[in-house]
Amino acid sequence: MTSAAEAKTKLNKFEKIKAAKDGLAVKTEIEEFAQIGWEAMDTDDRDHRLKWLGVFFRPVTPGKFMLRLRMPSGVITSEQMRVLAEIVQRYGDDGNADITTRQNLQLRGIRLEDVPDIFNRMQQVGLTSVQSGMDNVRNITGSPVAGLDADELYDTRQLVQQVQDMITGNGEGNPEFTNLPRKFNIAIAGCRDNSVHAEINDIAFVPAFKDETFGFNVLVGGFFSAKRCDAAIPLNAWVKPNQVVSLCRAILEVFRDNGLRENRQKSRLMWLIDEWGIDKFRREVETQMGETLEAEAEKDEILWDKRDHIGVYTQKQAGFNYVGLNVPVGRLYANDMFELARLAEVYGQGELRLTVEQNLIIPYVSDSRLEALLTEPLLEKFSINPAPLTRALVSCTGAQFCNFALIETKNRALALVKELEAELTFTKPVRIHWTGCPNSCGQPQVADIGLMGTKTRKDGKMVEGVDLFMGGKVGKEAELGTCVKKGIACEDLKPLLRDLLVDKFGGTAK
Ligand code: SRM
Ligand code: SF4
Repeated sequence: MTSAAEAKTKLNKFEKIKAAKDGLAVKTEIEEFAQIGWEAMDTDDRDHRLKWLGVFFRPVTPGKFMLRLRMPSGVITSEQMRVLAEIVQRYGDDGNADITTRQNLQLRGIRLEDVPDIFNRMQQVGLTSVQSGMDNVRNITGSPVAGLDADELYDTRQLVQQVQDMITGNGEGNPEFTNLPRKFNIAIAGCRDNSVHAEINDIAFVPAFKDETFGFNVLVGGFFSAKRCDAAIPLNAWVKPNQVVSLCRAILEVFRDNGLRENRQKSRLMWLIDEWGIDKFRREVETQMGETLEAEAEKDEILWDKRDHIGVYTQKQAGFNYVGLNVPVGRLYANDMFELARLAEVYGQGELRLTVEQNLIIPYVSDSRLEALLTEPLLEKFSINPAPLTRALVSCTGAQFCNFALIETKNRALALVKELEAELTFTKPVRIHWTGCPNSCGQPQVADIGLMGTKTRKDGKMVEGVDLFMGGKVGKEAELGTCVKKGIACEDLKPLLRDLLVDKFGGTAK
């Protein structure tokens, strides 16, 4: 066998799929796919390459696709929200949308024959879903109150947008970055409370001053996977805002050209850093960037506990407030989306923000309009003052739509906290995160109580269960939680959680 052929056979299945045809190539074929229908499509195009356009075949609901958007910093206009509402409304009971743990939206029920039209309508309002799945850079997160928060150090919205534009070719798709060894996450924080979970991103920029000049310390390699989870480590670099795009480009190029592609379980950036050591990695990045990186600032400016942004807060703009609504487990229906667009226009300035806790913010509500907004019926469903467990509940998609799921998550998570809230009172929220399988999309490792779906044996039968994680800390001095108990049958979970909430989180019986 030639060494080229040998190298090829060593590539994992997904590398072979990408080598046979670039993921983004399906962009020019979408009209044809829409005409022939999903049943007639090549399965690699249907199941994998379509994800380069943000279109996900769902084996759980064949023919009803999921569409994952890109929403830099979680900012969405009311006009965009309305267009997305019209799209999901078309699918009746099949249609809905979820706010994701990356400050983003995913739409459900999408029929392939409608995708060309959907893309046209998205383009008209400046939305793109390009490169939002598979081996691409995912939605880039930033503070959800960037530009509003009186205490922010830097408004990162423009930077987040510039990084997205560089990676996605201004939303048209960029072949330079469509064949990374694996998925890639970037977060840019300009706030004091680490509202982006910097530590769980492949690259994170956290605010830090040097001689009173504002810049960012850079962390690299954070990730969760079924086999391994690691917090990001310092690159020992401090960059000014105008270096952020070029540093992201250099790191991505180094990862693209050197990242490990044989074993898909060992392809995330941290595995390359392990192999090289952080010093060599840093040198390679400098060479690629053509610049010497400054050493990191002694301390960063993440000094606060993490805020959840739910409730009413004054903005830095005098006379204006942002109003954070709790969207239980992030689930929205078409009517909610139309209403949200209307509220943002009537009471705000036609803009909404999404958070990594799967909630939503209406900014620019003037003092004089605030009281009227608070009497709107939608705020009964999406409360500004929810019960303490519902307030901090996060859940991944789970078995309803995700074929990796070992358990149902969103509905179960919500039902359980309602039952617990009926029995217990709390003085502060307890952050419970559910995730349907070890992929950890629901980030159980950042929660006070993390629940990861599994199968377990009870009375001789396999049943749905969870592994229990504890110790996740967010905000300043963030730390990942770890698994403390395995294989709890879901039907036995409530008494166990009840005891835990009473013993460790100040829950008291009503
Ligand atoms: Fe995720 C795969 C949903 C955030 C780690 N994730 C999937 C897929 C695409 C699997 C699939 O094809 O069915 C899920 C789609 C289900 C569906 O129909 O919705 C899925 N992930 C999600 C979302 C929607 C969970 C949510 O309910 O919010 C989040 C979408 C974010 C976005 O807008 O882009 C989501 N996924 C995450 C996060 C959290 C984060 O980024 O902060 C993680 C852990 C962090 C990380 O990636 O380092 C995460 N998802 C994974 C993994 C494990 C990655 C790995 O390196 O092994 C997979 C599996 C894979 O990629 O092979 C995965
Ligand atoms: Fe699906 Fe597992 Fe991710 Fe949940 S954690 S969305 S079940 S892949």
